Amino acid sequence: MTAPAQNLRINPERLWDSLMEMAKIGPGVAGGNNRQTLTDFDSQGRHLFQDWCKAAGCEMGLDQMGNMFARREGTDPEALPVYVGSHLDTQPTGGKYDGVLGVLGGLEILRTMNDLDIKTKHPIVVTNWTNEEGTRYPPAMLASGVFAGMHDQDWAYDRFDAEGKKFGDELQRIGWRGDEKVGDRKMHAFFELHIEQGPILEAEGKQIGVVTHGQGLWWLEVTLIGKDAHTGSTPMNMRVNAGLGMARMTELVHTIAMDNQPGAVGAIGQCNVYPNSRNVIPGKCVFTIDFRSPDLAKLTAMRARFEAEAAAIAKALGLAMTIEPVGHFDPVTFDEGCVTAVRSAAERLGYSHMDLISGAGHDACWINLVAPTAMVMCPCVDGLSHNEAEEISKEWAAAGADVLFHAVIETAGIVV
Ligand code: HGY
Ligand code: MN
Ligand code: MN
Repeated sequence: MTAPAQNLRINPERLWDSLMEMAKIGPGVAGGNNRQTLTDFDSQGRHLFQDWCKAAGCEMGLDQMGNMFARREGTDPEALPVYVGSHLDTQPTGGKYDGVLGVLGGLEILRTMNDLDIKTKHPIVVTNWTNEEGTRYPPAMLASGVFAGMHDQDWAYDRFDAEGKKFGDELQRIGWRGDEKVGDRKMHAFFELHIEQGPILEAEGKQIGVVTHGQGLWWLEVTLIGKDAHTGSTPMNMRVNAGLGMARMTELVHTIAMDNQPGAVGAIGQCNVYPNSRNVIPGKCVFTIDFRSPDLAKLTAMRARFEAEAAAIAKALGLAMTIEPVGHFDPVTFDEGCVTAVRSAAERLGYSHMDLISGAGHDACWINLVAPTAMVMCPCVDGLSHNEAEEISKEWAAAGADVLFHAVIETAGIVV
C-alpha cells in the first residue's frame, strides 16, 4: 500500500468549526451537550451531519437501528469499503467531543479528499452509530452491538427508558429508522477517532494514543427490597433498610476495584431510592455497578466476588436482592495491521504517540468482532469526560484527524 505523503493534512479550522456547529445542537446547562439518543436533538444532529455529507458528495445509507453510513465511492466499487466513524449521541451532561470528534473527523477526511482530488481503490464510509452512550437505553454501544451480532434487534427495540418509551418506537418517531438490514454491510476495515477520556496522554505529553486494546466491562443492575417505614419511630433493630444495603455495596464495589489494582475500576453511577422521602426508610433501591478491567480473569473474578459478598450483606440486613447483567463485553485486542497503520501514520506525521489501552468502551470494541479495527485517541484536558467541562485543543483534534486520515486512505489504497 502506498503511504500518504507526509504533508497530507486535514483542514483543522473546518474540522473545529464543524465541531462547534454540532455543539450548538442539544446544548447542556454548563457549556457541554445534552443530545441524548433518539431525542429531537439527536435527530437535528443527524440532519446536520446528513446535510454535510451530501454536500460532500456522499450517498447516505440508514439501517434498521438508525446507524448512518455516508459513502464516498472508490475506483473499485466492488471493493469492501473502509469504514470510519463513532457516535453523535451524548451523555445528559456530556461534552462537545466524545464521539462527535470521530464522526466529524471522518467527514473531514472526505472533505479533504475532495479538496485534493484524492482517489482510493476502496470506497470510504463515514458512520454514526446509534446510542453509543447507553444512558437512556442501556447497554452502551447498543446499535453497533446489534450490527456485530451481539444483541438481538427485537430485544434492542424493546429496551425502554425511564419514561417507559421503547427504543424502536422512539427511533420511528424521530424518523431515523431505516430499511437496511443491520449487519449486512461487510467492511475492509474500521477506524475510530476518540478523545481518550482519561489523563494518560496529557500527563505523558503525547499527542496521539495508538489504541492496542480496550478494557472489558460488566454493568450489573442491583435491586434491593427492604421495607418502607417511619425514620423516626422505627427502632433501629426493626429496620429493613435498602439504603443501608446500597451504601455497603457501594463501598464493596470500590474495595473490589482497589483490591485488583493495577488495571481495574469500579463505581456506581446510577442509583434510585424509593420512595425517596426524607422521613421514610428506603424500602427499595435500584443501582447499576460498572466494573472494568483489561484482564478477563480479573473482570470475571470481580463480578463473582461482588455477587458473593453482596448476598452476605443482603442476608445480614434482611434484604431481598436481584442482580441483572445489563451490559457486558470482554476485553478487546485490536487488529495488528490496523494498529500499525495508526502508529506509522503518527510517526510519518511527526506526532508524539504511545500505545494505549482504552478505558472507555467504544463502538470499535464491537466492530472489532466483524472487521479489522483500530482506534486513534487524542488527549483531553485533565482527562475529563462525561462532564460538560470536557475540553480538547484545536491542535489535538487536528493531530488525531490527521492520523485517522492517513490510516484510512492508506488502508483504502491511494490511487496515484
Ligand atoms: O461507557 C463507556 O465506556 C462509553 O462512554 N459508552
Ligand atoms: Mn464515546
Ligand atoms: Mn461517552
